[in-house]
Parts: sequence; structure tokens; C-alpha cells
Amino acid sequence: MIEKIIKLRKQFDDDISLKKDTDEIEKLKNEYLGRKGYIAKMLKEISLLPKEERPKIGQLLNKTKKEIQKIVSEEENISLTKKNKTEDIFDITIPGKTFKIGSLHPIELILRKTQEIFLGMGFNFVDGPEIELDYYNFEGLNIPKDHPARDDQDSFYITTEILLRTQTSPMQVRTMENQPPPIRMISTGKCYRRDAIDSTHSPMFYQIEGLAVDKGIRFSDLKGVITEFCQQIFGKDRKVRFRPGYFPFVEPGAEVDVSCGLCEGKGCRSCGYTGWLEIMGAGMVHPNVLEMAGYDSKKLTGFAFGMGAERIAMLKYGINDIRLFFENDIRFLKQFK
Ligand code: 2NL
Repeated sequence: MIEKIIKLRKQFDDDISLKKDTDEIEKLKNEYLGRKGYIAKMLKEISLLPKEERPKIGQLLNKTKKEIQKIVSEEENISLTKKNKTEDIFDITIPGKTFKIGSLHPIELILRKTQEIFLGMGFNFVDGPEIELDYYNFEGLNIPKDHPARDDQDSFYITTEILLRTQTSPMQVRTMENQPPPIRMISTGKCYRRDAIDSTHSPMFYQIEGLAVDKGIRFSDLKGVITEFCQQIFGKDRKVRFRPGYFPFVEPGAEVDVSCGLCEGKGCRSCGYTGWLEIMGAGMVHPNVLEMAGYDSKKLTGFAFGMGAERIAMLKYGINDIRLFFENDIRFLKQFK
């Protein structure tokens, strides 16, 4: 019987050394320790032995049983940990999930940069409604109902007196009405005109406008402020020139050009061989506009300017079609990260 027990123990060692997965260990556990297993069978055989042999054999068999139990549970643990590590919890070889971080729209970049530049020169930023009264959009800007300038700014009317603003100037008129001079403000935002869509026109676009009103404001102040703005946006090496231009709300009025960055003013295809790129309109605020806002045009003067944010972005980033701003093609937008 002793030999039989020793043989069983050896047999177990051989068996367990070959079986490594959880199912195989489970099967082996049953074979040796189960109710009808080898150990159970041998325990029954003990009762057939002579009385004096039973305790010794019994002890040996119990010791062997405990050893087998211990090894089985150790092997169970090892194989379970292995299984969890490799299959159940996670596969550390799968690449991580990436998520896309968006970027600011090129128009938004221009608006923010512009606000920053003018804030640096002591201007403050004023926001306002896109749905406006005819009075603030036209009348208060020296454009009465029968004025030919209304033909250039065909509008989206809601009623005869209410429309989508065609420029940001209504906010400048409202500001003058609401506060005494001095005024140094800029306003940016969406404007609407009944224009046919092409590479340089969109019925919705962004405007940037500025206004300064005080005692003794001169055209040279306008030139200084605009030159500073252009050089901060386009680069220190750029030159600025003012040509006569007509806008009903300024007198005198000017068209502002910046020197071409590609040919450095020499003339190339991009600037129509002139060396200059038109970027905005500007001028000294018309006395009628000051008077209508309640200001004394004999004591006060002011300058104002207006530009399309899309045009500034197109020139700065080399974009040739305004429609790209509004199609929101991710391949276009992600270039401005
Ligand atoms: C353009 C021209 C301009 C102004 C806007 C302005 C505003 C007030 C009084 C006088 Cl309240 N002027 N704004 C002045 C000159 C030109 O914009 O074609 N921009 C795209």
C-alpha cells in the first residue's frame, strides 16, 4: 500500500508537469481529488487493511492528499493569472484611440488678431445686432432713402424699416448716440448683402470697422493707426497708401492699399502689376453723420474705416476663393492650426 501511495504521488507530479491550461488542471484535480478519484478510492481501501497498519498508511495518504491539493491550487492560480493577463483584461498591443482637436476658423483668427491690435491702441470692442433698423444702417450714415449708394448695398429687408445689416457701422452710430466723446471703438461681425456668389462675393461676410471721434482728430491720426494695423497683420516691411475714394459717410474719403508682399511693390500677377493691394475704405467722419448722432461737428472731428475680414484673410493666407471660408471642408480648415 505504501508503495502504491508513493507511485500515485510520482504519477501526479508527471501529470501536472504536462498540464498547464485551466481546463486540464481542473480535469486532473477531479481525477486525483474528486469523490471517485484515486485518493478517495485509496481511502476506502484503508478499511480493508489490518487494524495496526491503518494509522500509518492513513497518515501518509492524508499527507499526500494535502500536497496534491496545494500543488493543484498553486497551478490553478498561475494559469488563471496568465489567462487574465493575455485575454480577458486588455490587449496592450492595440494602438490607443486618438481624438481630433479642432482649430480656429481663419476668419475668427483675423477677427481676434484685429481686436488685439486695436485694443493695444486704446480702442474698445463693441458687438451689436445683425438685424437692424434702416435708420442705423443707412439714414444715420448719410444715406437717405433715395441715395444711389443704396444700389451698391442691396439688402435683405424684413419690413421697409427693418433689414439685415449691410455693414457694421450701425453699431458705431448707436455708440455715438449713447455716449459722449472721446470714442475709440472697433466693431466686427456678420453683414449681409444681396450679392450673387462668386470667388470674391458672398451674401454673408464679416466686416471690421473702426471709429475714433474727439476734439482735434486729424487725417494723419487715421494714417498712423491704419499703418500700424497693416504692419502688425501683414508684416513690418509693408507700405500703406491712401487714394481718394467716395463713401457717403466720410469726407474726405479714401481707399487704402497695402504694398504687395509677393513682389515687394514691384508689380506681379497677384497685384495686377500695380504693386498694391486694396484692403479697406476709410476717411474723416462726415459732419452730417456727427450731427445726426447728436455731436457738434464744429467742435469734434473723427476718422473711420471699414474692411472685409475675408479679404484680409485671403491676402494674408493666399486664399483665392471666398467660398472656401463657408464650405467648411476640413482639409481647408485644418491648414490654419
Ligand atoms: C468699405 C468701406 C468704410 C466707414 C466704413 C464709417 C462709420 C461711421 C462713420 C463714418 Cl459711423 N464711416 N465707416 C468709413 C469709410 C469706409 O468702409 O468698403 N468697407 C469694406
